[in-house]
Amino acid sequence: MAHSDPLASAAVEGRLCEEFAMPSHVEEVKKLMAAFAGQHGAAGRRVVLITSGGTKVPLESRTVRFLDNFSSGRRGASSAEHFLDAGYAVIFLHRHRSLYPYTRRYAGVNLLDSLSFEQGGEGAERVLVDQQQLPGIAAVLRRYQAVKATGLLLPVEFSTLSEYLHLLKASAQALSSIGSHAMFYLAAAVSDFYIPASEMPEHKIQSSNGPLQISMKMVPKMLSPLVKNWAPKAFVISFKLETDSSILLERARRALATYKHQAVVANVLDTRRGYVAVVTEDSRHELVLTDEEAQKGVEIEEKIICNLAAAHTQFMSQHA
Ligand code: 9Z3
Repeated sequence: MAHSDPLASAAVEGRLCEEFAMPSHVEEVKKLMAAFAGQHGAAGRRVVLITSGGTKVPLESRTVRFLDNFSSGRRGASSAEHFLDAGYAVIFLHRHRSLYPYTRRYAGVNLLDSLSFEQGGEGAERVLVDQQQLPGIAAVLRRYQAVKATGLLLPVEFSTLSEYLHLLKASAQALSSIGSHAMFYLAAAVSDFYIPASEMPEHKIQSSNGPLQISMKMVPKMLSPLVKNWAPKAFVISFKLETDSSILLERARRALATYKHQAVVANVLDTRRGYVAVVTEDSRHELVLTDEEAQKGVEIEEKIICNLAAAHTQFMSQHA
């Protein structure tokens, strides 16, 4: 009766194949990820797969309208930088146009306002950067170029929910060769609900038909086959988001008990930049960013990665 249990990993895998068409580029990206993991794994480096950003779910197949969520991708992009600083190679599985490591710092800046012309010799023109408009740009550029030169960051984009789900599976399979050296850091805010292609209207929903009622199906819980089948030796971290802080820890513990992975990073929407709890089977670490730290530009992701990298070290020593 595998299909009656929505969490059973075989049922989840079956639904992924049947209900979500596999995008054509997934096999190619899987090879890239496997080569990346193989290369860094052989060098003794750990590899983290970060998921980042929200998802949008279409209401019509010729999509005019969709359901989206709040996630900016800042947690994922900032975490990628801190994992790189901690010596990890990073696969950054992110939503198209969500925040990106390094460039995220200038996301709200009008680039053209920070540039000007300088006349060079013989009529040549050079473009100059006003560093006051782009605070810290020289240090950020240096770090970005170093990361690029060492090939430690592999960006992979998704746009649709289907792409996200298939790329997550592909990444898990690609990283399985490096066993406990792999970490999954699932910070993306993935929709829990969607409309299957077979139930979706083709054309724009007409307002002349009156108020809209939609019925959505549950998105299969990928954590289940990921932990059990695709990357059973990896160190797996999921995120739990709530708006009601009173239920946060109970929900985090429930997720751990259900999926039996290594840790849940629990956060509340309004306070997510200043407080998280890292919950494991037998521990709870509350990580807090003080006002003073925030003023100095410290980010809570630095504390999260410090905590998880240490836990990963311990995990690897127990699962060598
Ligand atoms: C998170 O909880 C992330 O920390 C945020 C980061 C999405 C809040 P931003 O991108 O925000 O920096 O703006 N991610 C997971 C959210 C989530 O949907 N988790 C599911 C749940 O809570 C489980 S997979 O049920």
